[in-house]
Amino acid sequence: MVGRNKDKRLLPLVAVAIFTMAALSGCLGEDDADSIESTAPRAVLEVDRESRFAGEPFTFDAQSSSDPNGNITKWVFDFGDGETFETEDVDEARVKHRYDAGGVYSVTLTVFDDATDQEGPLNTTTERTVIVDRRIDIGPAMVAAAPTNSSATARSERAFEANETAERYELDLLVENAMALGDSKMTVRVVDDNGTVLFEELVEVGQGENVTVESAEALTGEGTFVLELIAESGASRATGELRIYHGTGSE
Ligand SMILES: [Ca+2]
Repeated sequence: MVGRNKDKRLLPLVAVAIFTMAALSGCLGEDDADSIESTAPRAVLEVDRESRFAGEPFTFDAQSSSDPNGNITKWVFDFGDGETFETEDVDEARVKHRYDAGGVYSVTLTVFDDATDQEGPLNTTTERTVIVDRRIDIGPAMVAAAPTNSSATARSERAFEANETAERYELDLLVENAMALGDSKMTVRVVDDNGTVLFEELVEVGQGENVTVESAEALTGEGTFVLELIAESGASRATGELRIYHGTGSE
C-alpha cells in the first residue's frame, strides 16, 4: 500500500518533468538560432597617447572594433568634455579631438551592429581615460624696482586655476637682466589662495647674464594660484612656461 501511494504521487511529477524538458529543449533551439544572429559587437578604442597638453589633438581610433557575426554600422564617441561625434563610415571612426581645459577625461566609444532581429541593433560600450595637462606661457614679463617706463612695473602676476585633478606644476623660467649696467634681483614666488607660499626664490642676475628658474611642486587642493615676479632691485625680464599636470587624483 505504501509503495502504490508513492507511485501515485510521483506520476504527475514525472509528467511535469518530461514536459519541462521538452519545453526547455524547444526554447534552447530557438535561443541558439537567436544568439548566432545577435552576438554583440566588440568595441575597441585606441588612443595615441595617454596624456597631452590642452589644445593638442589626441587621435582616438575605433577602427579595430568588430562584430563577430555581422558588421558595425555606427560608431559613437563621447569625449567626456560635452562633445560627441558619431559616424556610420568606418573611415571616419578614427578621429582627432583636442581639449581646452586641463583634467582627466573619460572617453567612451559605443558601437552598434547590423542585427536585424526583433531586438534591433546590439551595442557595446568601452571606455578610455586620457589626461590633459596645461601649458601657460609666461612673459616676457618685465619688472623694475623703480619703473622708469610704462612697460615695466614692480611686480607681475599670473594667476592659474587648479581643479581637483591638478597634481603638480612645473615652472621653467628664464630671467634676464634688463639693466644696461649693474645687477638685478627678482623674487619668483608661487602662492595659493590662502597665501601659502609653495615656492620662493630670489634670483640674482648679473650684468649681461640670465638665470634659469625651475620648480616642481605638488598642487594640493583646488583654487587659484598665483605666480608672482617681484623686482627687488634693477630691472629684469622673465619668459618661460608654467605647466600644470593632472592625474587621476589617487596619487
Ligand atoms: Ca552582431
